[in-house]
Amino acid sequence: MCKECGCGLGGGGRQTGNHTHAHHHHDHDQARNHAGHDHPSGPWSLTLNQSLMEKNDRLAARNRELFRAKGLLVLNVVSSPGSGKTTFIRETAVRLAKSLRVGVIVGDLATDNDAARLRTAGIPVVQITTGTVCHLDADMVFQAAARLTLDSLDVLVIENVGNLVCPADYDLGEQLRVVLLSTTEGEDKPLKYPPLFHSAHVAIVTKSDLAAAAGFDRELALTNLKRVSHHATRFELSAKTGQGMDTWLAFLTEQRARTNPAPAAR
Ligand SMILES: Nc1nc2c(ncn2[C@@H]2O[C@H](COP(=O)(O)OP(=O)(O)OP(=O)(O)O)[C@@H](O)[C@H]2O)c(=O)[nH]1
Ligand SMILES: [Zn+2]
Ligand SMILES: [Zn+2]
Repeated sequence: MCKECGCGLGGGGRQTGNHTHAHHHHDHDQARNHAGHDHPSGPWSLTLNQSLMEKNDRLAARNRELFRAKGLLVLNVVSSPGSGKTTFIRETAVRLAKSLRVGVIVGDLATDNDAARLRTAGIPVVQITTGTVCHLDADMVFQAAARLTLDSLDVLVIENVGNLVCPADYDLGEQLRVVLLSTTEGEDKPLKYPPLFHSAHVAIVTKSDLAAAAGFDRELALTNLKRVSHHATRFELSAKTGQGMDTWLAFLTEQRARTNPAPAAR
């Protein structure tokens, strides 16, 4: 995982009580220049980590205010690599297109493959290439949002970097944090990565079409999700076959109407 912040050491620091790893790279100015320095440790790193997290929380509050002023429903989609975030977001945006305009901010360590996949489906998309940083932060999202015409959007979906650890700590100013658990990655993921699953408002079992082939134990997965993501609204779907998508889209449409009953100007 991300060698700069040592997120493999603790992750979900604020929620697990493990504060000892330094997230010094989260200072945006330093994010792309790490070579040849020592990683701080001990009390100094604790203070630095806390102040960076406080800074992120302030910037997330600014994002939230911006999104509220624009009447946008904003989602932060998180999961392990390859769980199906891009496919799910593309299907969501395409299927909603007649009623709601969806824009996407997509974060990746390298390549703009995901952005290209979304763009070919006619979805307005902005790519953030994070380099070695294994999550998005509120400032990156603010900069990226400035490159979208927010007034023409109803829903903004942020695809986070594929990672079940670091994104837990970074509020991006979203209203809904959506965590995906695919049938091919193991039923125990919620137990292994509790901070991220616990922080989700929505938990979605994806790739349900592959459940039988993967020997997916549905009952166990749902039990684990109920244990860790007990606040979350749960869905089961396949972005590939479309099974279960309608229920999810109805929920999203209702959430958007609560945020702002008026459609965006086109
Ligand atoms: N069978 C099946 N395959 C799926 C489904 N959703 C995604 N996939 C496949 O799973 C693979 C990974 O999907 P992506 O959408 O790229 O996953 P991701 O989470 O965006 O991946 P990263 O951005 O790299 O973390 C691709 O081959 C998809 O076609 C699904 O519901 N069913
Ligand atoms: Zn990190
Ligand atoms: Zn993706």
